[in-house]
Amino acid sequence: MFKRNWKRLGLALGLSLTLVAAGCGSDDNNSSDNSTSGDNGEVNYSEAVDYKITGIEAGAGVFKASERVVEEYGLDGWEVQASSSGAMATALGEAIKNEEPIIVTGWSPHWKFAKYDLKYLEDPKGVYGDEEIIATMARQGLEEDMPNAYKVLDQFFWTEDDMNSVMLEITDGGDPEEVAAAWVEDNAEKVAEWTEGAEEVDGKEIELVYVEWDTEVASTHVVGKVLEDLGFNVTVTPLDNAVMWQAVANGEGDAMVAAWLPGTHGDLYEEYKDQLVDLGANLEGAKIGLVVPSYMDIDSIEDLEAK
Ligand code: PBE
Repeated sequence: MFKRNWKRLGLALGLSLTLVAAGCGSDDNNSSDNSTSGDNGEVNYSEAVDYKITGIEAGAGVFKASERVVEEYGLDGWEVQASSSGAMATALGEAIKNEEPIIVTGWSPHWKFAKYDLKYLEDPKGVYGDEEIIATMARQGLEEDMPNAYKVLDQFFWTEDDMNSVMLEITDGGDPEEVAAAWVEDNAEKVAEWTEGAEEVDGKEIELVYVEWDTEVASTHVVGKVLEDLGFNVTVTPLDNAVMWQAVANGEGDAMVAAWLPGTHGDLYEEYKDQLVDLGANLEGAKIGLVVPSYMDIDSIEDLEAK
């Protein structure tokens, strides 16, 4: 059984609410001098979605990148709405049920691509960047203090398919700890590669910090379970994105497996990289961008119009 750090969760929620409030006011200062009607008999998707991108937490990289997209593509009058990844997924599911248009801030791996027929909008200006890796970051001194945990964190590496299978089961109602435990049991060979050379310990405390995105819930619980099986006393602490980076940088948290690079968390990496130990990729081929249901007859962010 992991310990979950509720006090910090409260703090994180408080902070996200502040960020949400800050994000909400940012849409009403752009003029709409170059607006176009775009009415040539086809659906005007910009109008149909009411010039709104359904976003997630305002501290997420994909949220901040989407605000840059609005600016760089001249989408005056558009708003990236802050909410949570859970609320975004619910809104997406509802829209698909009613075959309505919707544009969400999306990322992969994510179970939504297994559940629904979706596509990324092309990003010819490259605002979202290319392929991303998800990397592991440890606090300074972890290698000396907990060499066995450090070794596992350093060797942790899995595929998009691995992560997807854990995510899907959690989405379908599975308890993250139980789903992670079952995956670890079923994938003993892979897990043995991560624990190679690591010795068992006797109840040493270790704290993993993460953000409650579906991807990070999956990876953090899997790594937590592997460390627990080695004898560690594991605490997993959900935080806001910026707070997660800060916690590992100042040594309050021991490690995280949730660093999306080079683009998504590039600003936070630049800010904290000198205070962190970068253990490299734990997954390759990740991506962020604007995602729409495939039934929307639109391919590129350039097809969107200012208000
Ligand atoms: N995400 C999932 C995060 C990284 C992990 C894409 C929502 C973000 O945008 O910061």
